[in-house]
Amino acid sequence: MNPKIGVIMGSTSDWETMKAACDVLEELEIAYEKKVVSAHRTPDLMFEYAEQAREKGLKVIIAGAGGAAHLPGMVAAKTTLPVIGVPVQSKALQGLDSLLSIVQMPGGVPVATVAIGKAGATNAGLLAAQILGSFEPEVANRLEARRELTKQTVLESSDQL
Ligand code: RP5
Repeated sequence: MNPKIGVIMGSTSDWETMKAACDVLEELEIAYEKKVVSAHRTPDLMFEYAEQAREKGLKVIIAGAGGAAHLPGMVAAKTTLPVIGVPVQSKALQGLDSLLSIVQMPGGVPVATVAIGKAGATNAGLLAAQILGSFEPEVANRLEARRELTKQTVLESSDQL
């Protein structure tokens, strides 16, 4: 199956975080691809990836980066596909630098920014699935089933107090 979601990250060191997005996509049986694409180490590859994303069938791009995290914004500048930015937790500033670099896009080029770290990566996977689910009913059904499972787990855990 051709990938519908592109998961990119600035470095292999981001994988520990970005794996959470991929885990969600696998759980929801959504075809995706993953790749290291760096805004400052491989800028030409970044532009090529963003320029070709739509024609190769991607519907959403999830981009994770840490520190001076230009990747999501630069990719968003080169495509009109929805881009979800994941701020990876940095060592020096615990990811506040990543968050502000990604979320503070000037008006005109949006990046949907999620929380710092693994929770954000999980939500990026879910948000990408929800975007897909707005025109693919089977994905929407799997999302509904996941929500139901979460609800049941919480209700059962409450009974065990
Ligand atoms: C960013 O620099 C990456 O997204 C990563 O979060 C950060 C550090 O990269 P490494 O030095 O660990 O490769 O480009």
